[in-house]
Parts: sequence; C-alpha cells; structure tokens
Amino acid sequence: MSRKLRAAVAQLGPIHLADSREAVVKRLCALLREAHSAGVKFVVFPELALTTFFPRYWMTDQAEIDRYFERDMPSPETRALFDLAKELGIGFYLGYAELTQEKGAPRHYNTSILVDPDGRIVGRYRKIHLPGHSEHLPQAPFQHLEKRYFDVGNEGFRVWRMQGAVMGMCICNDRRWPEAYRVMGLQGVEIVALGYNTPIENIHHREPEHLRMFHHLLSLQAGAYQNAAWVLAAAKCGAEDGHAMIGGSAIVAPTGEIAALALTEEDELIATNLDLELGEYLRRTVFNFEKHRRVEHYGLITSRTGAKTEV
Ligand code: CDV
Repeated sequence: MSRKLRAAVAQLGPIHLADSREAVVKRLCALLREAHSAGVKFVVFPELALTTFFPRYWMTDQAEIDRYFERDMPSPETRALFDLAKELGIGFYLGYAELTQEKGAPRHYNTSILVDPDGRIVGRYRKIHLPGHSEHLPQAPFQHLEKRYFDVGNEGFRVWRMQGAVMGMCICNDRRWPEAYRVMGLQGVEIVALGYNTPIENIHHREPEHLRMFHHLLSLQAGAYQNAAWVLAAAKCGAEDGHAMIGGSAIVAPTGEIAALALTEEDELIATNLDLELGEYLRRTVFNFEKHRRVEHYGLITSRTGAKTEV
C-alpha cells in the first residue's frame, strides 16, 4: 500500500517592525485555510514566523530583545492558529523565538515545533548552527546577531513519528550543514521540515546575488537526495522595513528534484503529494546506510571541528 501525505510550504512575505503578532497570526490562519481548501494535511511555516527578523538590529536592552520572544507556546496570540489547525485537522511546523528558564536562568532559543492535527505539540527543535556574530558591526549594512540573541540548541537533531511519517526539523542555516540531515537520516527521517530567513546580501563578503538562491537550493537538494528524504523549506522573504530576503520556498523530493517552488516574495502556498515510498529505492540501493557507510573512516567528523592541514 502506498503511503502519501499531502503537504504544503506556507511562505511568508515581509513582517515589519510595526506588525503585531495578531496581524501575523491572521496571515498564518489565512494560509492554513488555503491549505485546507487544497486538501493539505501538513503545513510548514518559516523560521521566526511571528516577528520581523530581529537579529538584524543591534539592541543592548534585554527587555527590548525579549519582546521578540514567546514565553509560552501556544501563546495568547498563537492560540487561534492552534485552534484552527485542530478544527481543520492539519499538522504544522512553526518557527519562533523561545524564552525559557533552565536551572533558574533565562535561556533564549531559535525554536521550531511540530504540532499534530489535534493541536498537540509533539516535537521541538532548537537551532544548533547559529550564524552571524555577537559583536556590533557598525560598518555592516545590517547586523546578523543570532550568536548574541540565542543560545545554541541543546536538544540535538531528533525525529518524531507524526501523520504516518518520520519527521525531523532543522532551521535555516542548519540546511547548509550535511551533518544536520545525516543525523536525521540515520534515524530514518522521511520528511525534513525547515524554515529560513536569508538576506539577499552576505554581510561578511560581497557575492553575486544569484548565489544566495543557488546555495539555498543546492543545500536542500543535496540534503534531500543524500538522505532519501522529502525536504520542505519555508521562507520569510521580501523586504522587511527595507531589508530584502530571498524567497524560493521549495518542496524537494528524495531524488533531489524540486517538486514545487514559490514564485513570489509574498505570502504564498505551494503544495505537493508526498509519496513516502519514493525514497525507499535509494535507501535500499545507493544510500543503503547499513551496507555502505564506513564509519571507521568518519571519526574526524565528530572529533574535529575546524579544518587543520597536517601535511
Ligand atoms: N537565519 C539564518 O540562519 N540565515 C542564514 C544566514 C547565513 C544568511 C542562512 O543560512 O540563510
């Protein structure tokens, strides 16, 4: 019997500093209704989907920073999204900034959750590959302060069984790291959900703009193919208060082929029927991990972080 799940990526256009959480949640709910009309059962929303991409702003007042974080999930403002998803019988992935307490101290994470069609949170992921910098770079066109505002995720790359599939999560910059997909691949992941906010400009060095989209799609396609998994990637994009970010939300098949691609830089839904058996021949043949992996030669991957040439 074939296993299919009709799934969608719900791309978001810009969220400006002046936009309230309530206004954003209304947009998420509109996309969820559109998904329902299209027969979709699982929806992926972007990274930090409730606010503007605030790591672009230098802030020193912790109270000001904490305004972008959620202390509870569902929060009073997101309750409507959970209720609607339950009413429509749709599971979803949502990215947001999480403020929690660990051993009596505040911790800040760039987090995503998996919510089942009954509105229950079944999985949580805290971003591990935090990009950017922690110091103020006054010469840069904008900041990328994820290393300042977030703690490194402390829960690893896990998978969960939901809606008949093995699902994993990662967030934005994680998609550029093969280790992220592989750790999920080794747990039999079938669907990798991820959200992202990728500025069109690289603040560290100038590069042609088209490379941002090329590297984004290259990373998704390689991760999908090499782990025989569907990859569902949702952008927050367009110009937020003048700061432009790439679109290119995509659904990538286990073959590495792009099954659906967003065309705009606005709120846009793209949907595909995920055939969960499509990756099986890859897992049986070229990527039969049990048969072909040679872990005795991979030690450096976990014992060494930076490259070191010893010859
Ligand atoms: N939000 C992100 O993680 N953004 C990063 C940076 C490096 C642009 C990304 O990988 O897209």
